[in-house]
Amino acid sequence: MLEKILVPDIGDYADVDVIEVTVKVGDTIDKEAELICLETDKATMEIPSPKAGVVKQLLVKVGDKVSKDSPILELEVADGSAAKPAAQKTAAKKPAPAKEPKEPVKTAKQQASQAEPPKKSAPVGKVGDGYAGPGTRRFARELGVNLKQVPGTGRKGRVMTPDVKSYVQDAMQGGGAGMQVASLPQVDFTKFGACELKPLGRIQKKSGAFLHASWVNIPHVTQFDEADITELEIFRKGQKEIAAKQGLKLTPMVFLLKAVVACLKEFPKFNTSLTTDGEQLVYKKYYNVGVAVDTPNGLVVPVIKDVDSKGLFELAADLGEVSKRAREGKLSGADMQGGCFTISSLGGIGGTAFTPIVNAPEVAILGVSKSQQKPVWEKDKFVPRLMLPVSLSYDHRVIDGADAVRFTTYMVNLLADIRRLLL
Ligand code: CAO
Repeated sequence: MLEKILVPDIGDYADVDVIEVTVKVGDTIDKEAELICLETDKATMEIPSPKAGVVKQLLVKVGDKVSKDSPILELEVADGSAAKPAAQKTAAKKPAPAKEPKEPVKTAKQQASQAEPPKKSAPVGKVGDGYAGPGTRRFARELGVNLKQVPGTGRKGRVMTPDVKSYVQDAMQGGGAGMQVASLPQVDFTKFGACELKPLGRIQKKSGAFLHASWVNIPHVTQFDEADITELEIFRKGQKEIAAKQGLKLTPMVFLLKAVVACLKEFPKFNTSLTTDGEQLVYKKYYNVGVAVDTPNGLVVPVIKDVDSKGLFELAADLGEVSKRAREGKLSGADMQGGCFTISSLGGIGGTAFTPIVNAPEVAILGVSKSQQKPVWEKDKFVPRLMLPVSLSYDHRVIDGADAVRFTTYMVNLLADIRRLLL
């Protein structure tokens, strides 16, 4: 029997927009199947079918305005029982709003800047379909949101207006959803000449993803300076032989480890990590320094622990040992954890300066380039001095430019006269 399905009691709403008609003529539907979706300025409501059957005629279309008892469609009901007259249907089950925002939907800008915390519950919809009603699509368009990136919580994973709102709030709070970076175009290089395809190594793939995340998440600034290491080199060369007799290599890096710890003690903000909510700084009371090591398989960063409590020879031993194990691919996960700050020295190879990427969640990294004899003006003449270029990259959310230049200035002064390390 044909039964006219009407809009049930939808509370105080009248003349509500039909934003979606989910069924079509000929569809066989179950009881409770969604028929249409309504959207007011406060809520989106899915209207379910009170009965199972076959849709014979649609009586609404997208854009119509409906109220309680407006006809939706004619259904050939499966059990043959006729519908009650419209006037008696007022007791029909009131549909639960699909998701009702606490406040009326405001302008796009107000939506985006609302200070409500993001909803952390796992979205049940699947990301990728971008299936949404016209109202939601319009809302997403206003905000520049790609619906295919929004997890939908509506029936069959449909993206609802509140989902877009949560997505935007999450992105505004640094949840990462908004940090989708456009992918680069795929190029067929064989059009231009012979090529060979080689897969990236395991370490390179892992460190690549990590470096990209650090680069994208941290606002980087790099401060450059030069340290006069003329005296340091005289001292180092004097100690080199003694160290060699103990099987140790006393390189400038060992002195840098000590100098970095002295700087971290003087400027504790450099020995911190920002909490993921960006609200607090974790001040570390230990001094573990990571050292970037170039290996045949890629870049690894073993951590030298408790640098503050070790002497130069002990540090030389540790550095020799971890860099050997790094090159042999024998580092464990624990060897690379617990760092506070990182040093990346390319000075043994060359270069005048570079901009290292902060090793998150650390907040700063020191890059070291090749020392060179340079003419330095002293009183009334140029004198040759051995100058070591340093490049300090830092997380500008945590460290100000003034802090950074104080750090590098303190460091170059220490390196210029390493007796200060004893103070
Ligand atoms: N200026 C001039 N010479 C330098 C120097 C500098 N800044 N730093 C080191 N040297 C010299 C050393 O004194 C040594 O010479 P001697 O044998 O005559 O003393 C020579 O260069 C080689 O040093 P080294 O590289 O073996 O030792 P190190 O302690 O300086 O560095 C390590 C150890 C593990 C950091 C280094 O071997 C390494 O792997 N560096 C690469 C790090 C890297 O790839 N960083 C990039 C990260 S971003 O992609």
